Amino acid sequence: MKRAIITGVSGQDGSYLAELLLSHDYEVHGIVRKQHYPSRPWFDNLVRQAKLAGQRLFLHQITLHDTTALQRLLSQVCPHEVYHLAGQSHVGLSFDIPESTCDFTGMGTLRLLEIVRSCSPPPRFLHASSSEIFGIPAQVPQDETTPHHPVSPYGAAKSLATNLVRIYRESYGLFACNAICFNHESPRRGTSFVTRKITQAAARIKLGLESELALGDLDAQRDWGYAPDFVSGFHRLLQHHEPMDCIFATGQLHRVQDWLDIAFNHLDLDWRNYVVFDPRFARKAEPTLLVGRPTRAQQVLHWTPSLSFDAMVIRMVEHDLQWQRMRRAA
Ligand code: GDR
Repeated sequence: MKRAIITGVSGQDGSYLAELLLSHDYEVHGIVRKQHYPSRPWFDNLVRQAKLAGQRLFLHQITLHDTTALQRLLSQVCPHEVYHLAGQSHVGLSFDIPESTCDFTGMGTLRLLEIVRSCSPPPRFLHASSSEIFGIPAQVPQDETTPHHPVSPYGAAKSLATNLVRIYRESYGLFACNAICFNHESPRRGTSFVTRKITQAAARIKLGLESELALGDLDAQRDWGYAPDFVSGFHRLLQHHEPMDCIFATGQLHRVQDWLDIAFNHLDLDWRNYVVFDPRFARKAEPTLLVGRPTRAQQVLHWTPSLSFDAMVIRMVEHDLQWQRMRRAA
């Protein structure tokens, strides 16, 4: 039986990845900051399911600063694979807390790489990197060779972590890979990200629970994919016969306004009646034309996105509508 460690297992990607690995008969060890997340019902579900499927999911409450506790966990579990997904993931927030963002995301990855390097044998290692490393990119679309040009503390921290993973692969021969992820969404997305903020607000407005949605730049563009597809790419990347970095993206650009159009139209609403501009949600610097070329993922890993953009937005709206109805009835 394969054993895997996931940092950030309680988040969107971590929980989907845990489910995927459990379905492949892995023993999964998840690192969490807290044991209980009342606002994340899927996480309780996961724990319940794992118990039903035999005790193959273990949660460990460790912060990524605690090197000795991490070291002890890795030497006890002897994992075959480590998926490093934890981090401060809000780009806008990284302007307010640059130091902890860089420490957690940059230095946290370095500490983990050092521990992995000291294992015998070292496990395969995946770091969830980000399209934010490209910031204002020299080429459109971006691929694995595009130079880094981050425009936020978050992007700079991810760039450091991404380079460290490559350096540890090239210098120490570690099986260490960067999954360079463009935006990816799902019903489990945090509600401070623009996509889920929109789908949740559309559902609440439809049910008469809210009447206004405050947003920043509606013209901002991103390459938005579906999170469960991305975690299946993570797993494929670590099963490949040689370590490499790999872009995960759809290759299509959409605007924030497209989310509004599809989400509100689906509920027979006109978003123009509800959306207001709030400068607090506008970024100090916006990346431009972040869109990925996922050729390597498609050709080498045979990875393809399973859900269209419109279908993903509608899936999230439907989830939020059902969830808000349940909460109202409770
Ligand atoms: P992003 O995602 O910064 O791309 O990072 P986010 O959803 O926060 O923003 C996407 C775009 O929408 C614009 N925007 C708003 N954003 C937020 N959060 N709230 C608003 O009200 C709002 N209005 C407009 C933003 O300016 C931006 O242009 C995500 C995270 O998951 C990162 O961790 C990850 O690395 C990248 O995607 C790839």
